[in-house]
Amino acid sequence: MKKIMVTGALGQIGTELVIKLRGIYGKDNVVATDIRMDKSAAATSGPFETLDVTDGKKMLELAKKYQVDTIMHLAAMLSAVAEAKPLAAWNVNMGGLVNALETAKELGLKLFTPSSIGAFGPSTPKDRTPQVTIERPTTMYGVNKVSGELLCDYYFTKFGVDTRGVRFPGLISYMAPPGGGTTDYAVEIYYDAVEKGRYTSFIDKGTYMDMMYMPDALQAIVQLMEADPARLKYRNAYNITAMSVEPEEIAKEIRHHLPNFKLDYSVDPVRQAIAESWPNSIDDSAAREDWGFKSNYDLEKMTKDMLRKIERKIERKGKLAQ
Ligand code: VAH
Repeated sequence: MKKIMVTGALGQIGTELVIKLRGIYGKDNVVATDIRMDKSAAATSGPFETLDVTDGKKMLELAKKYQVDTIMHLAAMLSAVAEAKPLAAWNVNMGGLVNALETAKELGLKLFTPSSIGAFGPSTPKDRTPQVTIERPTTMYGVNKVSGELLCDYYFTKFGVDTRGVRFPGLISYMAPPGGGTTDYAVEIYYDAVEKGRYTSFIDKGTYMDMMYMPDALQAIVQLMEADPARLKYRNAYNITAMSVEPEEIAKEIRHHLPNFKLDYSVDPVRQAIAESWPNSIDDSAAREDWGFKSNYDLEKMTKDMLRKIERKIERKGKLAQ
């Protein structure tokens, strides 16, 4: 992997992934693309191009222009937004992925694209969900993720495209806010804890979902992409996780730092139904065995870092505002 094009580079994952990749491979070797431009470091610290991933012609042009050897295709509409606009989600999530697969096929590129625990549904075993199991999701996002996994397998088997992916759990980060996901409560709770001392969760207590701190997610992407291809049994997507938590457990950990933090609930029936259709916990032993995945942040370590980084971010903003 030497020259990388990232789609959806200004999203929750892309914002931090671009910075990490530029630190490893050199800033001029990572081309950030997104449908819009902004002033973030991802957009301004190296090459940036606007790209609507449903425009396959422009995607191919940019991959040729920068002579990339790898595409990291992150652009997607997440679960809650996709449920509100299912056809738009199909067009972006599937149209974008087919364009990335076709570009990779035509130019002989490696392709990373994430799947999600959202690829599982109510009939999937809920606890320690296996790598290979029933995938009958009941959301458009899940249908997109299962279809994407099958497409990646197909392009690997039929055309020899070096496709690689992971099923991400909910990702928690302090840099770019998530956009339209079901697990977003697990990011909002930290910001509100620092800014308001309280949070009203749209996901109900006792609703377990897998989560992961962003540094672990970014490390997993680089590790998978650098792994020996001969060791990869699965070309659709590997289960990976760091913790299985519910809102009360996050609140309890926050109170070790902010003792007066209060949590209450105003459950969003749409996102609660999505969350309840997903696993409580997944088994990531295949990723650990095939390419040495391991997480470094548990709930305690993540909470300490999230609160500290958000406090610093708010202080900096406060100084800027004066
Ligand atoms: C979402 N954050 O909530 C994404 C993710 C596992 C959840 O796919 O839609």
